[in-house]
Amino acid sequence: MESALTARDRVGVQDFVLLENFTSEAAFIENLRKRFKENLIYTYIGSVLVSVNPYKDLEIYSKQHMERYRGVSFYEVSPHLYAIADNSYRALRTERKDQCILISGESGAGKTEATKKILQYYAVTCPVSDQVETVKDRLLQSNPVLEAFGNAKTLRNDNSSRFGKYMDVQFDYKGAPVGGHILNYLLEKSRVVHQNHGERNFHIFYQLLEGGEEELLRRLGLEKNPQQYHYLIKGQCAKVSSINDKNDWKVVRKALSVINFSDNDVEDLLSIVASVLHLGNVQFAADEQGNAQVTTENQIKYLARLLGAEASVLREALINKKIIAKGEELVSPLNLEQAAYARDALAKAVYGRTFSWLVNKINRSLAYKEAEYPSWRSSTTVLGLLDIYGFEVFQHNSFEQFCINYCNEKLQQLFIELTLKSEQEEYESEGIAWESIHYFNNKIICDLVEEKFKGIISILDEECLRPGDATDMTFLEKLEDTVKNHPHFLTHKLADQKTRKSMGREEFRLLHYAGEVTYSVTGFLDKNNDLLFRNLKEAMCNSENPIINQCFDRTELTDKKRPETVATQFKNSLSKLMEILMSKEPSYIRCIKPNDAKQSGRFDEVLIRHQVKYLGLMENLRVRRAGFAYRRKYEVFLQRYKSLCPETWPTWDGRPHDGVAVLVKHLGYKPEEYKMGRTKIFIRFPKTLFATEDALEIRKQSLATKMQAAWRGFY
Ligand code: AOV
Ligand code: MG
Repeated sequence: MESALTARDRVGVQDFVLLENFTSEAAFIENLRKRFKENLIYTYIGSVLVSVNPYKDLEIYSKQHMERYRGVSFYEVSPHLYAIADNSYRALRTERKDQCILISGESGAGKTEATKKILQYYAVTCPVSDQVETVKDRLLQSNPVLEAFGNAKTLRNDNSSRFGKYMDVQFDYKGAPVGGHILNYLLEKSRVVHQNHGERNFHIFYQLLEGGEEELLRRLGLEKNPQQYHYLIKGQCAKVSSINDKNDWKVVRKALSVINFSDNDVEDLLSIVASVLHLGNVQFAADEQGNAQVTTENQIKYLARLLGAEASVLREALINKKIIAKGEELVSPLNLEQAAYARDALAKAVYGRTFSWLVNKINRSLAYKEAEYPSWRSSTTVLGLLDIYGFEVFQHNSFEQFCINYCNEKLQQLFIELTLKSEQEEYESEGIAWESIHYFNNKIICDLVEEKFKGIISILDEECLRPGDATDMTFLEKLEDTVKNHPHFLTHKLADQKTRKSMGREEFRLLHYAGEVTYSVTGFLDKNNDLLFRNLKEAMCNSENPIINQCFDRTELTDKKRPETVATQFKNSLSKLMEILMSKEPSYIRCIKPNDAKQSGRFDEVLIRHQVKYLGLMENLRVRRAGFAYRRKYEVFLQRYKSLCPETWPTWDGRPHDGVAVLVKHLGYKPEEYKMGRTKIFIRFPKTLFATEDALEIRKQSLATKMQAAWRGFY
């Protein structure tokens, strides 16, 4: 048999804290590599889970595996997502404090898969009651639906999330999931009308064409072949070997009924999906005056039917622009380019708003029906799961990547705030000696993007609101003027000779925490403004498709106030998200992508080292290693373990601090095993705590036996 020592040689250590040479990056990577080779994709840094995407199905997610982690202490089983999930759940139950699990990593690193697996874990291991079974199903089934509408194949990931998602799962007093709520963040709408080479539109389009029954497609006026649709052929890759659209369609159809979609709802929803495809096929030709005329009457006919609108109104709305000036309506014809722009804007608006509608509808079906329960049961706790789009860099990066990467900066900032900084600060405030550890704080980049008046978003908004000659290029110039000395910002003009060669004149470069990204400003103003011409809005407000009707509100037509720009809305929603997350007790999963080829068994060391660096894993480890494995407030600690010492049991009248001092002395803690802070006890090694937990278990059992004996005597 293999000795423990040689086993460790082969498979590495399961917590980086146990690495002999814990400051060495090479040792860190080597440990990851050993484990990856043995299909051990999970490793801890203390309580943070590091996960490497295996790009193949591993036999580690069965029901038996789940059972193994249920209610078991963190360090007693091998590292797993389930351990994190279970730990958060138990903290939620015992301390009744809201939890959140933050999953980060670049595009394709495994965030969405991790989120789904955690949800499955809760669905299988949490207690149930009759009503609750349906909630579990709905929580699980919301996923395929949202993925169909919000995920797409990109060059980085065949199932890339193109929206951010934060999902709260609500638990009742028994620990059963009873409800849920989803917050969605900025969907990448531009994908509806354009895809880069090698990428696809959102999955739902292909699923519908591949899987939809003949009768359904006939009603929607669709042909099976995606090549027929302009919006589906931009990326030239309608078929993807890893994706089975036909099967996925079946899954989505079933899921829709689980989350309370009636046949009518489904028909209305699919009518919208189809109408987007028809819209993409609307073509124009110029008349003698150069004004756009619709040449594809058939498409307008379908659109009118699917959206429940007048064909003539739609046709006119697509080729004219209506503005209200001084109370008077002015209608002016559009040229070819403007008409194509208006058409695409409509497609994006319709799809984007339908997506938000979908999330709302799902939320209604997940909502905790409190009235069904007696009031004494109503206090619930929540556990949040955050799954956003990961950091991404392409050959060509635009406004969308700018938003996505900014979002990742914010999440990294939160990680730093909550782990590294708070850990150091806690030591200081508790009066425990602490050796300062240097780490890169990305706040400087967050500020560069979001600061009032001089941040990139502020300057972009300023240009968007400026009447007259504002263009993408004037935005870039203003940006250059305002932030030119920032160490994380560069443009063609500001760069030195050598760097300049790698940049276009219409680009700016940000040095993100996760690496350099060069953004082209082309389209920034448009995308940030996200305008839809008034007559198209009007046409949608009059739509008889109930979903469209709910998505376009009449008040928009009369509201004088300019709506917030896309970037500012996004900034505000992220800032709210950070508040939500800060109010909860966080756990972290840091996902790593092993190679760029989406292949199993390939450990690309350069790529992995880069991720280890920017995720701040080495700093994380150093902080952790310098620290203590466990800490608790004196009151909490005393309450839990007081029965183990005759002097503190059943009550301790003095200060909790002194009670704990007496207690740990009685338990035989050695001085090097713990420290007493101002409000908390710090325990250095997990094993010390395990021994105390074991003692508690034995004590409970012996008490139970005594009680039983006493009852027997009584009768
Ligand atoms: P992401 O969510 O982090 O990227 P995904 O979770 O979609 O990445 O993972 C990408 C792909 O990697 C999946 O479709 C699976 O094929 C594979 N994969 C990930 N995790 C596992 C796992 N634990 N076991 C097996 N295969 C896995 V993005 O959404 O692009 O940022 O925006
Ligand atoms: Mg994802």
